[in-house]
Amino acid sequence: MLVHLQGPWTPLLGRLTLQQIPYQNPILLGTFIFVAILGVIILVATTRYGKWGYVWREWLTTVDHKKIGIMYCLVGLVMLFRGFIDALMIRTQQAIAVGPKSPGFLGAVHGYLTPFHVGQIFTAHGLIMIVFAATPLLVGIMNIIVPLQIGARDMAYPYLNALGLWLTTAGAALVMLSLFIGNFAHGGWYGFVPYFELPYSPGVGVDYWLWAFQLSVLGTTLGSINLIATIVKMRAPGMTWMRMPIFTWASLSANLIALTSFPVLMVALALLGMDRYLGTHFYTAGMGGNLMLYNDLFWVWGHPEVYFLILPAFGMMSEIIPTFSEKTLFGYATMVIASFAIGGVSWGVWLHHFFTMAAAPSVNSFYSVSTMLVGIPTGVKVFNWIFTMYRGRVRYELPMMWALLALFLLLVGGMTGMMNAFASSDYMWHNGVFVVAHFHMMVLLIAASVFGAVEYWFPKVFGFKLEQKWGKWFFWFMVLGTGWVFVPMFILGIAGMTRRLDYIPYTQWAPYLHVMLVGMAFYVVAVGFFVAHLYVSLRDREKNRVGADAWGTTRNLEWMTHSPVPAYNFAFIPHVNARDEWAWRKEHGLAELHAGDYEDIHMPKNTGVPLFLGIFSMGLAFALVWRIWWLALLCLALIVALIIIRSFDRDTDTTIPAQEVDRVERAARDGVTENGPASDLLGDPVVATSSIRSESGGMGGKSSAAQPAWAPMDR
Ligand SMILES: [Cu+2]
Repeated sequence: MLVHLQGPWTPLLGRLTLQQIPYQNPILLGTFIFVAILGVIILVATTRYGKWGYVWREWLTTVDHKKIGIMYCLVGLVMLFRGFIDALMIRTQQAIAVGPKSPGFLGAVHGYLTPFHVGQIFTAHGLIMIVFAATPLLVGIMNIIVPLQIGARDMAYPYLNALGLWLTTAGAALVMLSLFIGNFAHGGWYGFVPYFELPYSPGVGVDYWLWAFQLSVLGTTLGSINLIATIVKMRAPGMTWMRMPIFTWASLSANLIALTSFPVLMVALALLGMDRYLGTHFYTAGMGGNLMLYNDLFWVWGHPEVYFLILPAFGMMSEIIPTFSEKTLFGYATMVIASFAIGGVSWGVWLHHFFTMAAAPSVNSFYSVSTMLVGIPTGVKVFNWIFTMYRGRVRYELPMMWALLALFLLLVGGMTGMMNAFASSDYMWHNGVFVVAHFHMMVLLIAASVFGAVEYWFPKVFGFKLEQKWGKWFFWFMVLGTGWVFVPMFILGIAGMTRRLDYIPYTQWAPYLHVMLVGMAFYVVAVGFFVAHLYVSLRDREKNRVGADAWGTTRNLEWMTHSPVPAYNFAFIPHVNARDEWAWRKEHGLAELHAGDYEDIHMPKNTGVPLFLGIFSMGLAFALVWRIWWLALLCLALIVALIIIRSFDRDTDTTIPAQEVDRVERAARDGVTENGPASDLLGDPVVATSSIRSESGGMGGKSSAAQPAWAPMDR
């Protein structure tokens, strides 16, 4: 049944031997020492300051959607840094390894990286940036903001929420582990067959790729179920569909795409796993296997996945632009329709990823046209944003600057996307760096939206604004880096440069590659400014404390409760009267409301089960990579046992007593900023400094509190 492998194998350690530890590679050894020292510092500091209990209670076992969202963002940020380092290494290699006379270092003939190493870096960069950086960052922000925007106390399935986080984290950790034990896949992040089949890639790299990918797919699918259920079932009374905030709409459309497309990838990867482990022939060359089956399955996920990432980014822009134009969003209904139109069309375009497979002209024409159709709803959005700004009082604060950068990148990325959509022109530059430059415009648009969203919602989550000076330096150096790296890349793409080169034979291309390296230097400086931005913001946080409505011109429900948000989100569940409910209340003089008699609040209870399910899943994946069968069986047994034990646990809810709600609300109302800190960063999230109360008071009053905003649905 199991495929017989060449090479050593022992029952105890499977394929794992000492030779698999790359201690002879100076780059990896240096990285390992750096990571080890960092890890030791964190462990020692946590012990020294006696924070283990805090970390365990408040973070590792939490089911609070806000904290889970913050941890998603942290995972995304760490992996974004890792993916950036990969990009830096690729650009450095390509700037050195040009022409037959280019020097070689560290065992490489040209440049300082061997072809095998360059392949791994390309593969890791792609997988990490899409699956372990962009996805966690977007999912994290949706996790934090959506329940607040719809007036809920948590997600529909808080336990599932934590499980999604820890499965994604397990996948990310597995990718990182492949740095130090064994190696990673080197054939491209999408893992085309038959190259990723066992005969052509017999090492463990593909298996690392396979299981890390699969864990994140599982986590994202579970998360999408949760967000959809939350939006459909947990909206505050009065919030009809067409009163829903636009970011919530964007999240709903994105997660419908995720729910329908990620299972396809799960199957595609599972079939590849069966080929590699059980010797089946789904995708093999010969024996009845079909290579194109993999391409179809992968990109039937792959293209909708792009919109799973980009629709929330559009949603963020749609929140930021009205706030900083001091107007309501132009064309709300068309914005909603456009999101679903993009989501719908995204299902019928995947074949544009392999126009050159020699299909009939009619097939390529169909997919050319369907791809270009995406431009129509996207254009609707672009015009809506422009008309939102038109005659508005536009304030160029950091969130707005990022949103405008995203808009600009969307135009460049969208136009070059149209160029790729022509099958005829795609024949010319397919598999080239023109395509790479195009989709980097799109992912940088997502990155710009995420940075804008972080600037925008940070005060809501942490209770203080990020400083502006270093943040603007960070912004402008990101702009510089983007221009210097990707304009030459577009030119090289048209000149015929192909993707994933470890060595560039044409010396005429050297100037462009050197300009791109300068662009990377701008990016490095930008990272430095980003760190300064965070450091100064943390240091000066008392100066930058904000009330509930951090920007003064915000429009949606999340700005109605305290900053930072109490554990229960809203003391009373608001009754929604209008679209842009918070703006409506401010206009009607209802922002300042009176406290009522608080009631006990029903909340989900912390649990360590999702964390352990994540750990054992990682153990299972690691055991499968190295084919350590006893460990795989052990982890599987533990996972099953935990699921069974948890299913008998009826004690999954807790109650915040009314006195406690009263205490928190009083502190939030009276604890003004002049007398120093009313709350420490993340220390006591229920105490805040807002002067605006969060009750619905006269509007919905106590009657709305009778309807629980968090009801235990996961039993
Ligand atoms: Cu596509």
